[in-house]
Parts: sequence; structure tokens; C-alpha cells
Amino acid sequence: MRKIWTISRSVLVGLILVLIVSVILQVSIPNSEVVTNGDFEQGSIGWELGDRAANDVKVVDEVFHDGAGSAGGNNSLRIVGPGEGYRQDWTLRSVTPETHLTFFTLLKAVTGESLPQALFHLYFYPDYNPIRYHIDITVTLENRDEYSESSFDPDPGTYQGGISVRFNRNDPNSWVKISLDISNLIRKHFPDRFDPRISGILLGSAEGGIVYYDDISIATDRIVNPIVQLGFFLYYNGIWQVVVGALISIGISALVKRIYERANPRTKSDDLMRV
Ligand SMILES: [Ca+2]
Repeated sequence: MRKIWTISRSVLVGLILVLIVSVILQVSIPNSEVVTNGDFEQGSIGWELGDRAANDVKVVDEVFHDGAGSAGGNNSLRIVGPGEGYRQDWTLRSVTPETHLTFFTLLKAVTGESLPQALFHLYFYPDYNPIRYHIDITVTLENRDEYSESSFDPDPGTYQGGISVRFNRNDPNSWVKISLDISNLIRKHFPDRFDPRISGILLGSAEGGIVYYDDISIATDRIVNPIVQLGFFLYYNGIWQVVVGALISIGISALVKRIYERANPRTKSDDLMRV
């Protein structure tokens, strides 16, 4: 019984230490921007043309998003007609809590063509799974619900899985800001995967007309190391359940120990005699 008590106490002390270290590391490590040259002010540096590129993909200075903090800027990415634009791939980055994606897009209709749609892909791996999933963000001028969101499950080895998000009813010829909490979105649709990691983005155009992109940013809240990762695991898997569970098990073992000692009153004197 004494052994159970000691083990329970050690587990609780270990958990508390891990949490303290995790919290200290989370506070001490700064935020980081994942996207290189997301404002296109350095031309195409950091970007590659997609495999199925649209006919006309170019960094241009005819329009740009004049965002606060971007010091005005001059350039944006322009995709004419349907097809892929630029993509950017990274070494895998953990999706820490509060990881935010923001980007700006401007849709310009062209007479005689279908209405323009921006199609933005963010690739991720939900866990240590070799299948790459994706978040598809579609921005349209369509007169449908302003926002909709759904997930599609993968058939492992056959189809990729992911999340589809649509922003409708946007104004043509004006910059639309898209902002998503990637961490919440992935964990909402794939709650059993506690370590999602992002691997890249692809900016595209799904229909006719012209699609512009500018000021693309993915800010991870913190760089993750294994100890912090364990903290996230506990956080996303009911830390209070873990703590309360540990306390209950300590309480039960203490109770059992007391009952045992009452039933065997000679235990203590035996111990003394041994000493
Ligand atoms: Ca710009």
C-alpha cells in the first residue's frame, strides 16, 4: 500500500513539474512568422510556381493591399484565369494553440468569364500520419451564406482528407481580409489528433476573372519543443481530468492504507521492532 501511495505522489509531482516547465518555456519563446515574403514586396523570392499553373501568374504593382504596419507596399500576386499561382513549402511546423492564418485577396470580374474565386490551400499532417491533408479556403462573390465550413474524411491511401471553408458575398474590386485560427479549426474537425503540423500553402484561382493576393501571414504562437508538446497534449486531452484523476487515486490509496493499518494494528509496532 505504501508503494501505491509513493507512486501516486511521484506521478502527481512529475505532472506538476512538467506543467511548470512547459509554462515557463511557452512564455519565454517568441512568436514566429512562417511565410516568407508574404507581402510580395521582394517579388517572387520564397515562392515557386504551382505545377498546374494558370496562364498568367505574376507579382504586379497595379494594385496592392495597403495594410497597417506593412508601410504601404507596392506589390501583390496576380493570377489571371483558373489555375494554380504560387506555392511555398516548409519543413513541418507544429500548429501550436492560437496559430493564425491571415491573407488578403481581391476578386476582379472580367466580362464574359465566370465570376472569380480565390482558392487558398493550406497543407497539414494531422498527426504522425503520412497522408497530407488540406484546408481549402474559397473566397467568392456568390450570394450564398457568408460563411460555411465542413470537413471531409480521408480514405487512407486513396483520398486526402481535410476541411473546406467558404467566404461568400464579398465585394468585387476591394480587398477582403481572411482570418482563421488554424489550431482551433483543425482540432475542431480532427479532435483525436493532438499534434497537427503544417507543411505549405498554395495560392490559386478556381474560376475566371482575376484574383490578387497580398499580406499572407501564418503566425505560430510558439516554437514547440518536446516538453512543451507534452504540455499541449495534456492541455488538449483534459488536463483537469489528469489532475483530478491523480488526486482521486491518491485519496483512494490513502483510504485503503488507513483501512489496512486499522485492520493490522501491529504493523507500526512491527516496524519499530525492526528498527
Ligand atoms: Ca504587398
